[in-house]
Amino acid sequence: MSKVKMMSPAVPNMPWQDRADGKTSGVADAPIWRYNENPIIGRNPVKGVARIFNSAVIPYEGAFIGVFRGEQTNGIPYIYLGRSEDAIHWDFDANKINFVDEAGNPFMPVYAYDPRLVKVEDVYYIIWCQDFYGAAIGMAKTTDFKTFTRIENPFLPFNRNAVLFPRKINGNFMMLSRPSDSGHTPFGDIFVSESPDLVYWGKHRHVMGKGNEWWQSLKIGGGAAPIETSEGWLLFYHGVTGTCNGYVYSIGGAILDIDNPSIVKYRCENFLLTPEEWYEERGFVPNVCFPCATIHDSETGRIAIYYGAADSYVGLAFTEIDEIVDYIKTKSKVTTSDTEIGRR
Ligand code: BMA
Repeated sequence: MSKVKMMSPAVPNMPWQDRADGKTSGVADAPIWRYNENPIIGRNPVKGVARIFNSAVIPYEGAFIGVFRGEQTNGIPYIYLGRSEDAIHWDFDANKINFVDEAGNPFMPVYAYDPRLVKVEDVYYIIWCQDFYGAAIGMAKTTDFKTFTRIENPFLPFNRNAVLFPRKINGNFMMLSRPSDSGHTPFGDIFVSESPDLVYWGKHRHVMGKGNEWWQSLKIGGGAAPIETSEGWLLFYHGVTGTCNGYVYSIGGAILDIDNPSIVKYRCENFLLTPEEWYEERGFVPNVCFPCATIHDSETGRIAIYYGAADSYVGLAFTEIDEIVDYIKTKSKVTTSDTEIGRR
């Protein structure tokens, strides 16, 4: 039994691989270790799809289901549904998800990428980045993974990297997002917004900005859906730095206040995982570790992190709640812009 509690269901069949003695995430020395058969999704996974990466998965009906960013061979990213018994080996639908509007008519986004998948009460929500007169956030809901109904776009362009909290807070839905520009955005902080009905969004608050540390000194963005724990909301996010050869995406960790997630309680000054393996360093866009989901088991405290690697693959890494929370707390460095309520 872990010391830190995760307020989520037990998932006894979640994917897991024990940590080899002393194994860490590599140079970061964080208590995270990669699955030794990574990447779990390789090139050309489906006819007409060159690469799958930056994707989200969730337990469903005793097995697992996921929404996957599929880079089609015409160059347009879209979302594909996949199913798995073990959350490691995936079967993908041959066709992209058919989205409909509230009246049931076809309503396809122009493109769709970096989907997150979050269950709130009995509904599954997909949140992704799409064209809405510029890059913006799109959303759809489903209860059966057969009908996917698009709901209102929550924010104006430009915005990317949105993810819902898995429960309402103080009666409202809460969503993290990262306002951006129309291109490759050389800036970016994480904000939180709330909504009573998933139509009207407001009470926007700043959560945290790019960090003082070099690996997150350019921009940051929300990653996996926050995990509710007895210490606060555990957030795995991405931090980006610029080099003379382009951006480098690493995975960072923070813990947000449980009742007011605009307040950062702890924020790890070290990255938790940074590109070191061939599938993270080499690909369509080199040097990218981009977390989009976790599967976690409240009984054992185990966490599996799903991340896109080099815009070409899906990687899997593991950690345990006590160790990761302890690491984040021990190495925590928060600034005033992290700890304030985020309203100016
Ligand atoms: C970001 C997003 C991600 C991508 C990353 C690295 O702006 O487009 O989908 O993984 O760039 O290319």
